[in-house]
Amino acid sequence: AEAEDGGPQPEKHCGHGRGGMGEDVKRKEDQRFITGRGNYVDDIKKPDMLHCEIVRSPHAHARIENIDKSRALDVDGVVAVLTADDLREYDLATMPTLMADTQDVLVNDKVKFQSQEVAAVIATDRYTAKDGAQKVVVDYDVLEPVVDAEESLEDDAPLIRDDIEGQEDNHCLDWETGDEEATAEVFEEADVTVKEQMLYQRLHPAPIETCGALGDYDPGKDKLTVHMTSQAPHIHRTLFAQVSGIPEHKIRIVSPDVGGGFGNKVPIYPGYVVAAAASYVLEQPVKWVEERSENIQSTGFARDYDMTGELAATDDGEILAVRTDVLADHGAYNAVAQPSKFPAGFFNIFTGSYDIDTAYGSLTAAYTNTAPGGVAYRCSFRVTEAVYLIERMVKVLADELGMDPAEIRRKNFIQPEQFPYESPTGWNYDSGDYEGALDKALEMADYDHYREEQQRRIDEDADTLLGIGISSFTEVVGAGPGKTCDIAGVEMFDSAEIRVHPTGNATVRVGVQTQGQGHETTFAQIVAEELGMDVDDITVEHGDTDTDPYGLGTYGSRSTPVAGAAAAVASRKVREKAKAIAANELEAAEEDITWDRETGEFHVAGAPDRSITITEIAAGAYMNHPSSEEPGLEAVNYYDPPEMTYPFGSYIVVVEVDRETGEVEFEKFVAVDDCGNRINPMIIEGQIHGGLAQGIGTAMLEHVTFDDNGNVTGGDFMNYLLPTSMEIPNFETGHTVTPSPHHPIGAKGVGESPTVGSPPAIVNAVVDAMSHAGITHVEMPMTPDTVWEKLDEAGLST
Ligand code: MCN
Ligand code: CUN
Repeated sequence: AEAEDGGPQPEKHCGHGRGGMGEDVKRKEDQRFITGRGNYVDDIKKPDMLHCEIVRSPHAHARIENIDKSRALDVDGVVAVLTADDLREYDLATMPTLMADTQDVLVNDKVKFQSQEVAAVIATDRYTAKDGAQKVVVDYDVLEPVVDAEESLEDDAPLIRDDIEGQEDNHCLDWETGDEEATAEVFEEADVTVKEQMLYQRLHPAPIETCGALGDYDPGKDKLTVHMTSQAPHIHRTLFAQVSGIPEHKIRIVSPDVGGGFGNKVPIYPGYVVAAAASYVLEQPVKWVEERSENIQSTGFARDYDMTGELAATDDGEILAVRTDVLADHGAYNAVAQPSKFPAGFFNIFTGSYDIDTAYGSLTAAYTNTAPGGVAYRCSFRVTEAVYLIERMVKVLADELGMDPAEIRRKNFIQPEQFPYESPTGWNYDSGDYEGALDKALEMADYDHYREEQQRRIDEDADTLLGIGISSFTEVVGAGPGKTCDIAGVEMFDSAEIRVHPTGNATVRVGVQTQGQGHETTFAQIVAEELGMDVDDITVEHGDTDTDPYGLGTYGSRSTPVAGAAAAVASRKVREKAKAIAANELEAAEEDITWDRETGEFHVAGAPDRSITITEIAAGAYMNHPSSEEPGLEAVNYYDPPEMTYPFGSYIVVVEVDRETGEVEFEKFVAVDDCGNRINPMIIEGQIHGGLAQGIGTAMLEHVTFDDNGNVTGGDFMNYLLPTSMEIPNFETGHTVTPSPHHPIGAKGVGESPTVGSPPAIVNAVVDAMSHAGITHVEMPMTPDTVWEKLDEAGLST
């Protein structure tokens, strides 16, 4: 870590053997995970616990004429059957989505997507609940569904949202950014323009653990505890309080171990509300845990952006303007999970890593008879789509001009000295060295060799073609600042609280919630670094709204940029107080006390032998505190970031395309990432590997599909294909370090970079194998038949 600490720093970090910044500390949480002692929602069992099963609609669009509960209630062990009518008594028949739409908790009148929640059966055990659910008789008046965004906007499309007053069609929202007129002018005068349409298909985040909740109302304390799979427990508590009318201090949300989130667990789902409400009404704990197909079919989907991209450039490859138009499928409700003021998420980052003066983007969103969403899947709020667009378009332009795709990138990159850089759509990039990352990736990938090999195969009419794809992406992560980013009005800050105990160890509580990212280790590392403690002496807690400071949760790779900053600032507050105690213990003036990052000790200036450790200071804080200070040693920080952070990277993918079968094999996969200063390189590498696997799933396999009747045809793992170890090549990872100038420890987020950055690299590689024959685009997922058709179209198939 020392060698590449890179650049001027607010404070310099290098790890001192205590498990601080830059050290490959093994994950603390893995002890319980690998010994089967994890504690997930479904592991929690309470006395007299009841189970909830949801009755779902087999139809995508249907009016409910009648629900007959009687046969279900006759089943031995069924305690209650709930419908919208029952919830209405408690004002819980509907709930707000994160985008302030109104979603039925249980269908009030009309089903709007297949598998929508119609009724809930509560029983003494899960199997009985399921038996009961099968005996609920629902009469449907089936209506014509529309599952395609383009068709849903046609005049004769059936109206989905007749519950919204004044709504006459399936139009959901419009959005635009940049300067339309100026962009049109540049396009008119440019030497060269290119245009391509591309679908970023509907995906599902597919965490291993599905969503679930255990509502546990305690009438004695008049307190509702909800254990639930939540990426954002605090904001979920606030929303629960607002919807139910239960005072917020009478609600406790506990998000225990979470088996993967990937954005799926950001929204509130009807099942959570039903389990909580049923527990409140029945005064017994009620558990609801989804099955796999329920998770795929009804929880928030990702992407579904049909995009048109255009670039205007000079003959020698200088990009002058970018224009894009998007048709977004939002499903049956506008339930997108992103900062409230950003209806298209951060899609306006579509100028990417390039210094493009002029840009314009427009978007139309439509309702369809499909599950609500537009949530997530390692996406940084639509940056995935934006990066795909610009990185694909740069390749299209390079081919049009006959330029090397590495060269055209180099020509257009924002240069290191241009930071802080303001993009034409108003985004403030904090720092970057794009060429540095690309150069490193090119070298690691042996780029020139593969270019030669590619030509050789073309010349020799070989059976397999070689393609080389590049993506030089820029991410934007770490929402806030609170003034521009909020969730349902709550500003997107985050928090950390540190309590150093009398015997010299500490408990750290953070407002974010890990789902597998290793926070129990990395947050401890930040505090260890900043306080000179040993990482083993620090315990990190999260996911309990009764004890943790308020935070906005983990998504959008915001934990490090925001809560990580809070942990550093809180540590420094503790360090300041520690100086006063050190002065008292060492009988010196406070101004004379200095802290040595290397040893982690406090010294009297000029007298290095007069030193004291944080452990001794902790004892002093409780056993001999100076009269100028309160006893104890703790601090809390609520951090509102001044700006977001902009991680980046260059990925290079080499593929072999079989001309006979259309099969694609990965020959080489290089990923160079820059997330500023690195807390735990090993955890970062794990994040990159996982995200690249998901990027491969995106590019090659995954797609939630529907038939014309609105049936989800990609609704289980037999049809929704995830990559396994068989489809994953050996990744070669590298990094550069360009610290964030405004972050207290110079760190940027990294969790989503690989999923954001890799799909265009993979598609570019497959296109590159055929571009000499005129192919400009291949749609994802690039299944063998999709690729073969392109080969055939180009006259390359054998
Ligand atoms: N890290 C680091 N140094 C940096 C940046 C990050 O050591 N400069 C470490 C962090 O300390 C943290 C991890 O890398 O342990 C990821 O940090 P960060 O980039 O801040 O992202 P978050 O912790 O906010 O995680 C969210 C991100 C998102 S949005 C999705 S989606 C995703 C992802 O993380 N979901 C995951 N990675 C996942 N990994 C697992 N195992 N499970 C998920 O559900
Ligand atoms: Cu975009 S998926 Mo993550 O933000 O939870």
